[in-house]
Amino acid sequence: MERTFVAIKPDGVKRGLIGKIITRFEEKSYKIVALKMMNVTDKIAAKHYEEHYGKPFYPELIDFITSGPIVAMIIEGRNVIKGVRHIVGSTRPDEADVGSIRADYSSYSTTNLIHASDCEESAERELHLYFDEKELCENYKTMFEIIINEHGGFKQ
Ligand code: FUP
Repeated sequence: MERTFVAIKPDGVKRGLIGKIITRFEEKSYKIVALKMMNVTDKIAAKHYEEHYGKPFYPELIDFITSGPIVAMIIEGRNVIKGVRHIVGSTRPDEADVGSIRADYSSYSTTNLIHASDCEESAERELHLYFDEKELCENYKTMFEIIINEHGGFKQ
C-alpha cells in the first residue's frame, strides 16, 4: 500500500490544531501507521529542505521548522500521496482551494501548518528521515480495511 510522510508544523501544534488536522485524514479513511511529537534538529531540517538551500525563504523556513515541536506521521492508503496533498492544499495559502487545511487555517506561506510529501521518492526519503522502520505500527486494521477485506466487500 502507498504511504506518505506528513508533519504538522510548529504553528499547527502551537495553535492547537493537531486534532482538527489529524481528523481530516481519519475521516478520509486513511490509515495512520506511525505518529509522534518531536523537535526537528538543524540537521534534520537541512536534510528535509535541502532542495531549497540558497533560496530567499530558506533561512526563515529553517528557523520556523526548528522553532517548536512538530507532529510527524506516516499515512497509508490508495493514492495517498496525491489525496493528502489535496487535503493539505497549495503551498501558498492564498492560492489553496477552499476546504483544504492551508486555505482554511493559514494565511502565510512559511507558517502553512503542514507538510506532506509530493511524490513517492520524497515520501520514502522523508519518512526514513523522521522514522525508523521499527516505529511503524501496521499491525491493526482500520474499519475500512475490515469492511472491504473481511465482510464481502460492499455487499451486506
Ligand atoms: P510544499 O510541498 O507545498 O510544502 O512546498 P515546497 O516544498 O515548495 O516548500 C516547502 C516550504 O517552504 C513551504 F511549506 C513553505 C516554504 N516556502 C516559502 O516560504 N516560500 C516559497 O515561495 C516556497 C516555499
